[in-house]
Parts: sequence; C-alpha cells; structure tokens
Amino acid sequence: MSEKTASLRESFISALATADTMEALEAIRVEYLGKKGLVTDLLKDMKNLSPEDKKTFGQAVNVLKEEVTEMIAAKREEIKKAEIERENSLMPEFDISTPANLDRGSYHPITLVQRQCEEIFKSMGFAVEDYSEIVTDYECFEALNIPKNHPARDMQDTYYLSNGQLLKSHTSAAQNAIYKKYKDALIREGKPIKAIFPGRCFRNEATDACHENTFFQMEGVMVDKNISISNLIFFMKTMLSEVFQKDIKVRLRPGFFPFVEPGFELDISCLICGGEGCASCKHSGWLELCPCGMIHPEVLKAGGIDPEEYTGFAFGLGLTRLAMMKYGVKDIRDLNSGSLKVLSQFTDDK
Ligand code: FA5
Repeated sequence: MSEKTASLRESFISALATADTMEALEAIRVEYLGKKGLVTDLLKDMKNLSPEDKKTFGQAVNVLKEEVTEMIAAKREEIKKAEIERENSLMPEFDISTPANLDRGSYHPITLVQRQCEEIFKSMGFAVEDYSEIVTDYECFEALNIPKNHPARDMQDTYYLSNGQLLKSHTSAAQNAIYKKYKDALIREGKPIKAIFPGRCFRNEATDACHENTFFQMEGVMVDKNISISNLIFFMKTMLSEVFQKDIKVRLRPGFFPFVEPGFELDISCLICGGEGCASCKHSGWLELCPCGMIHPEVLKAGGIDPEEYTGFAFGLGLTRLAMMKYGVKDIRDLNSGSLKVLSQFTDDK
C-alpha cells in the first residue's frame, strides 16, 4: 500500500515540475487534492484493509496530503516571484532625477466660460446648482408643460434607458426640483428664487458645425413678486456684456417653448463671420444662443408656487455655443474632439 502513496508522490513531483503558471498549478492542485482528486481517491481502498493496515495507510495518506499541500504552496511563491521579475524586466527604466514634464494640460474652453458665467451670476445673487444627467420623463417634459405626444418633444429626441429614465435634453429638466427646493423660503420668508444650473445635455441630433449630440447649457431662473420681462432683459444684457467685454449685436424675437409665456429667442450676431454668414451660423449671420421667457403658470404650479402671486423668468444659455463665439471655434465638434492641438490653445486663459 505504501507503494501506492510513493508512486503517487513521484507522479505529483514530475507534474509539479512542468507547472510554470498559476493556472497550470491550480489544475494540478485540483487533480491531486480536489474532492475527487488522486490523493482523496487513495482512501477508497481502505475499506478492504485490516484495522492495523488501515491505521498505517491512513497515516501515510495524511503525510502525503500535507507534503503535496506544502509543495504546492512553495511552487505558488516561486511562480509569483518569477511573474514579478518578468513584469519588472518589461518596465521602462525609471530615473528619479529626470526633470518633470512641464507640458501641462489646460482647462477646457467650456469649463472656462461656465466658470465665468457662474462668477457673473453669483455676483448678482444667484445660487449655483448642480443636477443629475439622468432624469425622469416628468422632470424633462411633463413638469414643463410638455405632455406625452406633444409635438415639442420632437425637437428634443434624446437617449432613453431601459427603465424609462432618459439623458436630459435640456437643463430645464432641473427647474421643477429647483422650485420645490426654494419655494418654502420664497413663500415663508419672501426670499426670491435666483438660481443657475449649468449641465451637460444630450440629443439625438444630426451633427454639424453648430450642433452636437452632447453639449452644455446653463439654465437660470428668477421667481418673485412682480418679476417682468424688463428684469429678464436686464440680466441677459449684463451677462453678455460681462462675458464678451464688448458690445455685441443681439436680437430678441418671439420663440415658442411650452414652459414659458411669452417666449423669446435671443440670438447674437455671429462672431466668426462678423454677421456675413458662415457654416458656424448656418449662413444666417445669427446664432441662437439663449432662449428665454416668462415662466408658464402651469410650470410654477407644478413646482408648488402660486402663479397668481408670483411670476418669474427662465433662460437656457447654450454654453457650448458661447464658448465657440468667445474663443472663435468655427466647428462645435472640435470642442468634444479631445484634440490637444485645438484645446491647448486655451492654456493661459484660466
Ligand atoms: C431649450 O433647450 C430650452 N430648454 C431653453 C429655454 C430655457 C427656453 C428656459 C426658455 C426658458 P433650445 O433647444 O433652443 O431650448 O436650446 C437652447 C440653446 O442650447 C440653443 O440656443 C443653443 O445655444 C443650445 N443648443 C441646443 N441644441 C444644441 C446642440 N445640438 N448643440 C449645441 N448647442 C445646442
């Protein structure tokens, strides 16, 4: 019987010598020590032995089991060490005295204009809010007076998740949450709601020089007693003159959005072509930049605010387009390209 344990020991040692990876070693371990492994198998023959032989054989199998376990552990360490040495040999030489690479990255132009707009509105008492990129149908459409099957949804086709949520197609999707957050302070303490909320938006869009499927907007809302279109025009003018630091030709024309009444389109004269017409402005000389209007009574109601008592304005500034105009980027797609050649031009403007 001890011959059996001796011969299994021999076969194990030669198998072990061939293993040079963790996977191969694991296969050998299972073959010998697994539940149905060769060492366990030896015990099957015990039932035919005398009580005396059973004891001796049992001890021999246990010794073999211990030996096999130890040899596997030692081999595991050996393979690990060899793997580390192999990886080290592939690593490039590291010289701690090499000077640092001073070719640093830069802020993205959209980050730069976003921060600038945040500073401008903060200085006028607006809170800066952040909101999720994944929203519900209610937040993105229904709370904004856009019921299911309303034609206004066609302009904002977006990407839907299997659970019915969607990637927000405009920052207006946060309006309802903002009204609910600040309404108590408005109603009880008479504190006007003044908030901006920049964010990434997504649309199923045919892209061109001024349309991307992923772009940034910055929403702004103000709600109080007696807010009128003059307040809206004042804040829009102040923001544009602060951003561009020069006079910009602007036009305000009627625009339809179900969540404002009246609604406006605020366009700026294209700064790429000076208003002559080019691909960046769809050859019109004007660029749609910041639609806005007086918040629709139904939208205020959905946010828990009485439209008989309070009024407000809202705007949705196209931050990506603003970055294009401010930095003279002719094609909006360059901004998402990740091309350092384009983006590194803005390094010094922090
Ligand atoms: C809206 O998204 C409304 N939520 C804006 C609004 C808010 C109106 C509050 C009234 C009150 P619109 O789809 O026009 O509206 O987009 C607003 C701005 O976002 C556009 O003027 C443009 O500057 C920018 N924009 C829209 N689609 C794209 C796009 N595909 N790529 C880049 N910028 C875009």
